[in-house]
Amino acid sequence: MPRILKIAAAQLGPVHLTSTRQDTLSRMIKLLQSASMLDAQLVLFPETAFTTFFPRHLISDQKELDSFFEHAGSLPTSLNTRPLFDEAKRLGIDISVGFAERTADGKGYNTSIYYSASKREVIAKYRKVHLPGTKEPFENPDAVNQLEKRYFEPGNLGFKAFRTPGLIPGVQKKGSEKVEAGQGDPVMGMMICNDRRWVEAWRCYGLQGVEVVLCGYNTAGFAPDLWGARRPMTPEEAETDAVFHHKLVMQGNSYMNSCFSVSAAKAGLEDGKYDLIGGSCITSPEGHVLAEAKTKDDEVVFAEIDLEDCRQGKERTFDFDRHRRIDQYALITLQTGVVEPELL
Ligand code: CDV
Repeated sequence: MPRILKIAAAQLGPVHLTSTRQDTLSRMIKLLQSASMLDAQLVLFPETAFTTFFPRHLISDQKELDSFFEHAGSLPTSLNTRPLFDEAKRLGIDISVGFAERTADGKGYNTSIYYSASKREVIAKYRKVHLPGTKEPFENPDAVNQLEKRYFEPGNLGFKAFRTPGLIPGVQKKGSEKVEAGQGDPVMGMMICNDRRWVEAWRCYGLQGVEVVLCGYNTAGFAPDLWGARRPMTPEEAETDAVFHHKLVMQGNSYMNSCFSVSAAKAGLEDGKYDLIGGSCITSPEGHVLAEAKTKDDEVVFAEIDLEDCRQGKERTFDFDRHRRIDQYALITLQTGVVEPELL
């Protein structure tokens, strides 16, 4: 039975240190309205969508640092964020959005939530597990820093897939007479930026039958101190590579877990000098790019998908139940770093 879903990535162009919260919020609302014109049912916004990507800056003033954070519980009510949720409710569109989370006990997480318009509440929360970069700034004063290990704790909520109600009529529910895989409400999972490069994250979702993975990101286009460079690269070459790697992991992992994926970038030149890649896209369970951003500005990337397309991979090549060999995979959870075989 077809299970059709209209989904969109709301790519944001640059958000500067000087951009006001109100201005960024208005841009996000405009993107949501554009997605609504396309009849989108679900819109994904980027990582730390409401502000500039502040982890590139060394911020020692606690008040200034706190200004980039929100408390998760108050997202739909806080003045900084509420208008987006109100608009999502008005338009009847689900949203997933990334933000810097401050907990009641003062901890920081790089978080995203899923807001269900039909339920009128946040139904899922994810905290970024793989925090890239360093705790201390690079020695090179011109380096682009990525101080996520300084400002955030590693996510502690795991990779928990969830179902999204109210998007597809007539699906099987708990207690339905005949319950089959792939016939219920959509199964979704959230990741944030660097997580998309880790097969373990995808597999955890794959093992829960995920049908759509949502991933917002801020990915530097040219950051040799961060990425490393075996050979000198121009900023253009480095950015081409970064976009290639982004799409590679979205396409490859969608294929290997027989799911769709939606990725939404914060893109363009922030503060006139920090380049972020674009490349927001929607990929299919066969690994194809169905739609992608053409700019590095505010842009909606939209596709109508049929979740039934996940069944081919899930029931044949990647039927985990029939083909996985967990007795051979122990190293994956026994060991973190690399241990090479003994030298000959
Ligand atoms: N925000 C991120 O997690 N960015 C990382 C870094 C390494 C650029 C990324 O993987 O895209």
